[in-house]
Amino acid sequence: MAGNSFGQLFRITTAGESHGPGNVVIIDGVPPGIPLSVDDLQVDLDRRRPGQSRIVTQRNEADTPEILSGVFEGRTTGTSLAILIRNTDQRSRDYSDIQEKYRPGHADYTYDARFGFRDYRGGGRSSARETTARVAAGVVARKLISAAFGGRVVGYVTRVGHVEASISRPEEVTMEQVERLPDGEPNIVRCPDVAAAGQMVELIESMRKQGDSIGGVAEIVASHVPPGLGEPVFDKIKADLAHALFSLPAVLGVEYGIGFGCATMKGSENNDIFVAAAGEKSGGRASISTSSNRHGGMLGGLTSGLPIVLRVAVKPTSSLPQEQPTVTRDGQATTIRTRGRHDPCLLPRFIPMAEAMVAIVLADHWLRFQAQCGQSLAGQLPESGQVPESGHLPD
Ligand code: EPS
Repeated sequence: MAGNSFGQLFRITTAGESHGPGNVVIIDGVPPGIPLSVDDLQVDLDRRRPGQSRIVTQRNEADTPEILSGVFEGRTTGTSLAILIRNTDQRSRDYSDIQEKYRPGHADYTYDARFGFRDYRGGGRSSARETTARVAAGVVARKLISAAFGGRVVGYVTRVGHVEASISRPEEVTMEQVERLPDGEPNIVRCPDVAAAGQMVELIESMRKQGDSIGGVAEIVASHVPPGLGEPVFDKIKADLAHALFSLPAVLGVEYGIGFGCATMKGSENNDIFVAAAGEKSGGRASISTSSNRHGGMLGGLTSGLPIVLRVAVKPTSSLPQEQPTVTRDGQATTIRTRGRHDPCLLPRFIPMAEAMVAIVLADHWLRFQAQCGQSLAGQLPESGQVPESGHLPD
């Protein structure tokens, strides 16, 4: 029940609403000894923050995190880690209409259908404001996967409306390209194709002027992920990533690798061919790669060692400053115009949210792999399978 927690061994629980006192995350399962400061958390919180540029919501939150527990002398203690991000710029009067009317495309009607009563201010629990908590947790997950296996997660915008970026090698896109244009100015739309980025900004600005909004696509790439993370059946890493990404607001589609493109391919065209990779053997096994990555870095529910490449379709913001027909709670026809401060396109701020969720899934599956196979000596035992006489297993 409740659905406020996610993950098994790296487990996050969030609480908070858009116009309440703040949002909080409790993270369980963080290994002890990871250096962690408020400044570390602030980097990604700033990338997600409202009011960061002219093409996002103008609600102005500093999103300064407070670490309530789980860190001592600058390092995680291994006990539950709690982080609070306070709300300071609520303007709840903007939402008085929403109390009685349903915003088309938003969660008002379904929350009423489920609970019969809701915190309507700023979207309450359904607001993207809740993602502050996840982004803070994502920083911790990033640190864990980076220390454990050099894991790195970078996301960027590939489409806004009809404007599509051209990205030939997803695994080579850097955080620097996502965040800065070649002239050093901030890349406010987070698209590494500079020409497309300019057109995207123009389109988003024209949507804002028209009182409308626009959807788009984000691509997220996780690299240096070792093979074998994930579980064979219900907790396939694809399933957990989809769970993580669909739990973000406004997500209507997730695809991996070639995605829906596989529908028109023959098996002989689609199969990625295994090749021996350069590099040392690991655990007695040869290093194996594939000559292409249509599978998006996951086979049989487990990571293949190739970069995980996925795309997420994000719908246009449903809260609109233009008048639209709707109904009241008691079914009377009426009209509505949302007065809150909204993003004309969710994509620029969606990137750190999606990166955080991917990092959280990888951190969770790394700990699960370690729990089951960390001491596994498959491939390291003597050929007979006998434990050496000393009784000690090889290091
Ligand atoms: C949101 C509605 C707006 C956005 C908010 C998400 O809230 P308000 O009307 O109170 O400004 O600004 O985004 C954030 C504040 C944030 O931090 O992400 C919604 O309905 O989802």
